[in-house]
Amino acid sequence: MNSADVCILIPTLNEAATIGQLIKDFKAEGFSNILVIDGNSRDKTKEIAEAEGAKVVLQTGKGKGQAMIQAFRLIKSPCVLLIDGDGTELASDAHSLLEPVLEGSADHVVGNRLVNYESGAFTKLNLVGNHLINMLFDLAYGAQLKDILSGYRAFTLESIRELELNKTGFEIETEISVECVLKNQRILEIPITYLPRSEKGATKLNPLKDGLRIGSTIYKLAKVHNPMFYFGILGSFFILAGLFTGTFVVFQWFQGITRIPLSILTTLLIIFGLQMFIFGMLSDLIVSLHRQTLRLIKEQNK
Ligand SMILES: Nc1nc2c(ncn2[C@@H]2O[C@H](COP(=O)(O)OP(=O)(O)O)[C@@H](O)[C@H]2O)c(=O)[nH]1
Ligand SMILES: [Mg+2]
Repeated sequence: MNSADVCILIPTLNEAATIGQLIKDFKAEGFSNILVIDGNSRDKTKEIAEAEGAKVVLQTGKGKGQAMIQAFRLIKSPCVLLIDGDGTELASDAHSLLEPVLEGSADHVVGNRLVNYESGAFTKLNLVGNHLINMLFDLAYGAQLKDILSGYRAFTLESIRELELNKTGFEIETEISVECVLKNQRILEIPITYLPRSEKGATKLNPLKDGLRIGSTIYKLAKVHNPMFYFGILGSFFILAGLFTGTFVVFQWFQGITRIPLSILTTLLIIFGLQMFIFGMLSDLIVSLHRQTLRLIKEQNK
């Protein structure tokens, strides 16, 4: 494969300030197949993108995730380069992201923004949030990815179509990262430059609301990949609560006061917590058997 096999995919929502230059930059880098999937921008994003020679499709639903899923169904090129339309990432980094995919040594390449970012590119809150989310991801999936929320990626069309994607909002990058790990794809991370957003365009991401959604996506999706993590957290919560009420019961007992209802509650909390761990172990077993079966089916189909 070479650059002619690449479709540059840009999701946009009100990015008139930056979209024109971004498309020009990609043309200068030798790419001509550029698809803008627009969320019915109220500014001139669509007109500017078309004037610069990109194909513009309006998304039928809402959210960055919905736009991307819609675009993955439309694309025909065997290789896709996904980039934000806000001018925070550089077209000149495209080649280093694409190289491993084009030469066939990786299925999915993530542009790591957290090594080479310019001052002001991340707010303090975003930086802390990003590190926390990446840590949670490592813990839940045992995959040492450094920047799972990056919007600058290169992948084969085949590998992205293999993923089961349902998230419509900013949880889409998380879901893609999780699914790549679940499907055992060859993932690579390459450092990219990350610039501050232009003053003329505002971010659509709400750090608290979207951060919480992303965290809960990582947790909920772990149910089928690392059930021990999912049920273990639930179980620990109940056992800790049981230990808390239990300490109080014992403390009062030494003072000559017997608390029968609270003792029953303590027992129930601890038993329920331990049961969660047993659920986790059983689910772990089911998941590993299921993986073995899938591997066998894959091998036989080769
Ligand atoms: N089509 C579409 N694009 C969106 C939507 N929300 C955000 N985007 C685009 O997704 C990219 C990343 O969004 P941005 O607000 O920059 O998020 P941030 O980089 O995390 O601050 C930008 O190009 C946005 O224009 C949406 O609902 N629909
Ligand atoms: Mg951005």
